[in-house]
Amino acid sequence: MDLQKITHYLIDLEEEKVYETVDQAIKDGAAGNEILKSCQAGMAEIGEMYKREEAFVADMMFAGEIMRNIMNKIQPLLEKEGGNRETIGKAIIGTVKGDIHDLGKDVVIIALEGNGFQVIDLGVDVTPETFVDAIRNNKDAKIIGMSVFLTSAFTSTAKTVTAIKEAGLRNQVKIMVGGAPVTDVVVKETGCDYFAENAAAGVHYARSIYGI
Ligand code: B12
Repeated sequence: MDLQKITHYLIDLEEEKVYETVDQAIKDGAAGNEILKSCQAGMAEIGEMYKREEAFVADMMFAGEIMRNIMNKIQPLLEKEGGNRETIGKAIIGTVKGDIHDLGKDVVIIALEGNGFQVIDLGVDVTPETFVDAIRNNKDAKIIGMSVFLTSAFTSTAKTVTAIKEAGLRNQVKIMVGGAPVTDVVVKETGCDYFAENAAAGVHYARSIYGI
């Protein structure tokens, strides 16, 4: 099956067609990760359309809902593709203060869990204090993941890293950050350790911290 159809139907917000195509792709044995990629391409394009003022916030919202439903459909595949059932480590993840984008974060969580990580999900709009408390309460968690999709929320990322430092916990954890506008430069400027372009990169980094 041509998975680009999923991208196109998502861009056109053709809800029923996109679900039918995803269902058929699953039946045909497509990999969850490939279906996910075709959705991510669609979401990125919807974001570009919003930037060009060809789409509204309501369109992004609707696309987000469709994407959430697709994620529910492919979650079992993604978990199977991770393939590791033994717990190998623990991570704490949240979307930083001021930002409510959660789809990227949730894909990362599915990928980490599928690869044997226990994940504490702090949700969205997470304050620096909440990150700090979670680290205090989960001393075995070596990985912190911050999701940030708004450039205006980069300061929250930096503030969270500072709060972790001030709490004397910075040496206990490695901090990875991801989200559409994030780059290596952002990592340096906010004091994080690693920029993960996608969930697979995040899993790879988390495994490396646990020596796997
Ligand atoms: C859907 C969407 C929304 C939805 C969110 C729904 C939801 N439940 O998440 C809604 C409608 C709520 C929304 C609101 C807004 N949005 Co919006 N949104 C998007 C859109 C189109 C898609 C985001 C998405 O879900 N992608 C799908 C997933 C799966 O994302 P992904 O990037 O592929 O995820 C991977 C990586 O990023 C990475 N990753 C992500 N997080 C993490 C974390 C870790 C730890 C790791 C390791 C990896 C990692 O791994 C993921 C999986 O592989 C983007 C466009 C874009 N290019 O991203 C704009 C976008 C992010 N939004 C934007 C804007 C401006 C807004 C609003 C300010 C609009 C407004 N005027 O109200 C508000 C802000 C609300 C807020 N306070 O947060 C801008 C941000 C511009 C900027 N640079 O600051 C974008 C880029 C659109 C654009 N091109 O202008 N949005």
